[in-house]
Amino acid sequence: MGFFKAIGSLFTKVKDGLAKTRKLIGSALRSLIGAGRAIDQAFLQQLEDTLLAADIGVAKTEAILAELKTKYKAGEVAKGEDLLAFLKKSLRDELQAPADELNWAVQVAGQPKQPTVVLIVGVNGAGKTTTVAKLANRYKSQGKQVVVAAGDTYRAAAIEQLSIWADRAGVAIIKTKDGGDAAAVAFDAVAAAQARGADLVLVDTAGRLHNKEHLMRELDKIRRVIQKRLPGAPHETLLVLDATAGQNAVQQARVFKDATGVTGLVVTKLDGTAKGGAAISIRRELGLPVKFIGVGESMDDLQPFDPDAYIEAIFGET
Ligand SMILES: Nc1nc2c(ncn2[C@@H]2O[C@H](COP(=O)(O)OP(=O)(O)OP(=O)(O)O)[C@@H](O)[C@H]2O)c(=O)[nH]1
Ligand SMILES: [Mg+2]
Repeated sequence: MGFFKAIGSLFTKVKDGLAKTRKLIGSALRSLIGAGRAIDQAFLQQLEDTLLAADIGVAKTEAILAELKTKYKAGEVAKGEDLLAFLKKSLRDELQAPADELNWAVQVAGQPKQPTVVLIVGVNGAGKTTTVAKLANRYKSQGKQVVVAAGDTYRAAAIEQLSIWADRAGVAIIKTKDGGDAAAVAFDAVAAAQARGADLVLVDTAGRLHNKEHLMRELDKIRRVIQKRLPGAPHETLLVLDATAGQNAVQQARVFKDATGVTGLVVTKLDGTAKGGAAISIRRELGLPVKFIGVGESMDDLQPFDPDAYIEAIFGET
């Protein structure tokens, strides 16, 4: 695939993935900014409803409305296009492009190569296993050697599900029998990656409710056991959030961040929701960067988070 084609399809995927959010915001905005409407109380109410429905979050929505009133009085926002530009800029300012896709392990000259270890956590059904498969596929196709660890030893068929994905992506999988020890699987996977000189270990984990303390403690144990094998690991702990959970996702992120040292987010299922604004509220409230977004169910439906593409996809024309 040529360079421009690759860039083009990347943007198309993000754009397609956010179609529902764009439809919600776009159609509401068009009715708002049409025919030289004044920015009055009814206008502001309609704008507020739209932003909340897209899950931009209460705090950010209030800040936008307050700033808009000031700018309107000052004559800085008068026409529809001004409003659009103002909204785009205001939301873009909340987001930051991650410096690196992943925090790769630092290699020491003269020492054996060490793998980068990424722990994938989240509530049931958020999209963890699919994300492991997508990340495996992404880095494998960039020429990296990847090992996945089937750390969900609770749910029947979870190991089988990841095995199928690993086969499809052509990466190695370390697994145990159902009911085995997740921490031991993670440990073995890191050891195997070290032995093979692999670049990346992706550790899938069982879904857990964020208010179940013993399950959260188990994640901590997995981390400690990984550290025993490789100090400094895991290099990333990515919390997978289902975008359709909206404001619930913010609460999940808060608890996981406190309990497990989450370093970044993967927001999945953006293709299935008009709540595409959740990425903005989480960034604002927790300061956690969105590293990747999931925009579909197949292996190449994962994109590094690009704030500009994201904003364009939300406010675009069609
Ligand atoms: N449309 C869409 N579906 C997704 C996306 N990511 C995951 N899914 C679907 O969501 C469902 C759950 O995904 P899994 O990866 O099994 O979720 P999980 O977090 O591993 O679930 P548990 O292991 O049961 O906790 C599957 O049907 C996936 O195909 C996405 O970005 N878009
Ligand atoms: Mg799973």
